Amino acid sequence: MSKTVDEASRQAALGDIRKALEVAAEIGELDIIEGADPHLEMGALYELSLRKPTPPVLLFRKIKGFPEDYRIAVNVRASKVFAAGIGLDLVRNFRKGKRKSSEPIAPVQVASGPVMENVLLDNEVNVLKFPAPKWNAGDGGQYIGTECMVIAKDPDSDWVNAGTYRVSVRDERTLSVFIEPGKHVDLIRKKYWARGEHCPMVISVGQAPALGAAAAQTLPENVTEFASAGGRIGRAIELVKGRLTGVPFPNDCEIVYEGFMPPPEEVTMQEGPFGEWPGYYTSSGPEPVLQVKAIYHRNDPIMTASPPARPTFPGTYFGTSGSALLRAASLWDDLEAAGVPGVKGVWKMPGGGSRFINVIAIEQMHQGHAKMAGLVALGCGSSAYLGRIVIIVDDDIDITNPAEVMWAVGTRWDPKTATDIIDGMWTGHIDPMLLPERRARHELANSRIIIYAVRPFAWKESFPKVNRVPPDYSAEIAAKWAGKVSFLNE
Ligand SMILES: Cc1cc2nc3c(=O)[nH]c(=O)nc-3n(C[C@H](O)[C@H](O)[C@H](O)COP(=O)(O)O)c2cc1C
Ligand SMILES: [Mn+2]
Repeated sequence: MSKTVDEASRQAALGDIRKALEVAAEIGELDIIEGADPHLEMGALYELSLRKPTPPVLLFRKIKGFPEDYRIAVNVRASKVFAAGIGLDLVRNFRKGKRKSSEPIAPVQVASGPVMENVLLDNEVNVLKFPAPKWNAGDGGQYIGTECMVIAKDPDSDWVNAGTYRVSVRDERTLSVFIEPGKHVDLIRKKYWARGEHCPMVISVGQAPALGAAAAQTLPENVTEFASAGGRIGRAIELVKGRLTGVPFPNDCEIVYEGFMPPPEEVTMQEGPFGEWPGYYTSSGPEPVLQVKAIYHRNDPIMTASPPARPTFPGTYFGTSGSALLRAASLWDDLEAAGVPGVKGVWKMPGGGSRFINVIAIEQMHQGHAKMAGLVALGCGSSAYLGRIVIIVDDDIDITNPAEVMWAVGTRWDPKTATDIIDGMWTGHIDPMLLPERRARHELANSRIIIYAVRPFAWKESFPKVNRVPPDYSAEIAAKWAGKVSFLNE
């Protein structure tokens, strides 16, 4: 039995990766694994850990071929350290307006910090010094960036963006970064390239859970993820500046690579394929690279990782790193911000990872209400990219139970009259349904369906009544017969 985590420890763990590992150990949710091979063995162990709905933190040390305390941690954000509550409470916990500290807190600049314990410049720069796993056999590289922050500063403003984009090792001084068109660092790098400059960039591959969460979340343009993460942990993130680029990064990051990314007309390298979270190998092609000029790292650094895995493993139901919960919370926030009334819950169906299948429960209040929710859920910032299905249900449906959702679809949905199909939506190269000719032209659009599985508003009062034992009566009878019939004891 694992012990529970009090809110103060959880908050401290959110702001500090080393504290997070301590808390995981205290509650019996830390597995220290020694001697694993970064070539496929670590990936296989990780996938095995996803058989549990809330997987333990795996901390790999003595990784074959590397110094014993150059460590890699997986499942940190997906673990019981951060699983506060069950069901929709898990989502509510990530909602902006529902948290104690939700206002962004601007980061502060400091002179130094643990990340500067080791500064490698010039001919000391060698990215191959650090363990770099090949997670799956079909991967076209060793991926060090899966729970990482790729950081760039807008040349025209103070906006510093941190996004999680996959990063792999090419050679001693080169990293590949895969950034889908339209993502924030893509917008920023293109501004430098348009001026004929190389884009200054830093990449952190180990950092506080709150930072990893903010970098994976789709925040609006011009919003600095460090401020959002600061708000989440209730204190300002402390930043230091890269010596060569001036790009800031948190002073307690574990390993940071600093360099410049030339435009693709100058340099590209073959990137991918990579076993992606939808469960396929899809995206691969020439991509711009980071030419690394400096490395900063803590003593005995910890790389954080969330390698993708098929969204059919229980450990991925909430999305690797809890990203499904984050995205459900953002979608709920977006629906309310857009003025959709009566939203009672937002959930991501197992099998769809954090993006493909959105389920929204509403208390229907007027004609067209379900349509309003469906269209916003399709087009708003948190869900526009890489979606497929939106299902709107009435609020008597337990949306955390896939059987209840499919019951609503099977019994309250008229395919002919209660469906919208919308074409030309934003998708990415990792969409396995991207038509081959569209993929070749980088035409990243897909179609979506909205399923209105709600009692038709016009006759909802006369809709057939549900056959169900009232929960109160059920509990009363269960108490009365407990101990007398064996099935009640299970
Ligand atoms: C583990 C993980 C890996 C990801 N890998 C990529 C990637 O390789 N490329 C990409 O464009 N987005 C990737 N994403 C999604 C982005 O992190 C997400 O869209 C985020 O909003 C990007 O930050 P931005 O909104 O500041 O651009 C990944 C997300 C996670 C959680
Ligand atoms: Mn951003």
